[in-house]
Amino acid sequence: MITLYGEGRGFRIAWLLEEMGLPYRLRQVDLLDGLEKDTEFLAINPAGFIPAIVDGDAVMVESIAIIEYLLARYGPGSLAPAPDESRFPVYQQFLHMGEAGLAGPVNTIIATTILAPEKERENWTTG
Ligand SMILES: N[C@@H](CCC(=O)N[C@@H](CS)C(=O)NCC(=O)O)C(=O)O
Repeated sequence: MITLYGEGRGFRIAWLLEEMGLPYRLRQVDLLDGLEKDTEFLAINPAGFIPAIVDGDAVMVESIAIIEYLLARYGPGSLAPAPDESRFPVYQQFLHMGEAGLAGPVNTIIATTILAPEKERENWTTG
């Protein structure tokens, strides 16, 4: 059975697993409290970010790569177009746009304007 580590971005993996009807176990990872003591998770992903999955011998991180893996290995059913379909290029584009194109700048804005200490919020990265 597939084990999914973490929520957060892991939500997109749980959603896909549900849509595909694949059995899985959700293993919570608390990023804010005690991650350094979570040796089971750190053995899966020493970098300490979520989500991660274990599926037999396969251990993976990076949510979009995990999505592509699950669709390729167990699907895709109706959830992804075939490479020879005309809508495949736009599907690939938007599948990757969130993490590859948007997440970096958006994370910078969130970290700088919300998470940073008050006096560090006038940061040139978001100015
Ligand atoms: N590109 C990665 C990003 C993973 C990521 O940044 N996850 C966040 C939670 S949603 C995290 O684990 N942050 C804590 C950290 O990086 O230490 C993916 O899509 O899986």
